[in-house]
Amino acid sequence: MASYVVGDVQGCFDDLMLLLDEIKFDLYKDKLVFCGDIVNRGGQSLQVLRWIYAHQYCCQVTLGNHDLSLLAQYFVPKFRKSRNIEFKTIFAATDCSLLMNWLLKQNILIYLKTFKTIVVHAGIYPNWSLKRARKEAKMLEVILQTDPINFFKNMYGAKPNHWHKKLKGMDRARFVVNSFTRMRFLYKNGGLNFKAKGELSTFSKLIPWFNYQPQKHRKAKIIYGHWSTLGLFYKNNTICIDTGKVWGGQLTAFALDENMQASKHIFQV
Ligand SMILES: [Mn+2]
Repeated sequence: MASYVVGDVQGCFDDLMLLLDEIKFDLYKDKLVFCGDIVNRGGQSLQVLRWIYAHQYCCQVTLGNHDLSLLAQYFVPKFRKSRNIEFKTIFAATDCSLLMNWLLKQNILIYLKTFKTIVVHAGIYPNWSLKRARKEAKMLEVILQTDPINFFKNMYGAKPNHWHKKLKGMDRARFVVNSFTRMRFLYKNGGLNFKAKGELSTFSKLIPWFNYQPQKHRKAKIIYGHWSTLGLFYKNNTICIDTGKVWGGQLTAFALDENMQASKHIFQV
């Protein structure tokens, strides 16, 4: 039995199938954990959704900003953009409601205790302990499932970008969703910046979340996606596996096997 974390698929269905060949994926024994952004831009988002839905007994998904954007457009039709043909195809599919209601029930954070590993889409806010991160993720998952329309109507926006445990209601939910699914850089004062998205060296006044100090000590490794310009990137017990397939890069799977040599964890197509 083997478990793998898969980077941002973004609708690249053919490449996902090639990756499964590459890792010799065994449908009856192995497990996949997707680190978010399974849809958008690759052209085959509907196929990706259908495949993961059909194999949900061996798949787990954390939600990324593109997945949430798809859900927002499904639950709040006025957000739909006519130019996104890929999403339009999903909304026109006979199994759309089945797929969207399944996607809505996926995770914000997955903690794989056996492997001492956390899987999230963008990262974990530096000042949060693992316990705090799991609690905030759980609360957000509950909000998504109990009141999706109200949540998606109010999800968009970059404020508040400072954490305070007294934040309430949609302000708290927006900070939590943004930090788990959109975070890259922080300002020195701990506020989240959502504009910068390039390489690390480009922004001298901003600090990538995994370098921000003080960083709450966590024993678990964090595997994340979302930042394709980093590519495969190891830092401070965090690993980025968004290697930008949709931008002409590769699709990456990280094998969760503690007995493996470090160089053998990575599979790419
Ligand atoms: Mn993303």
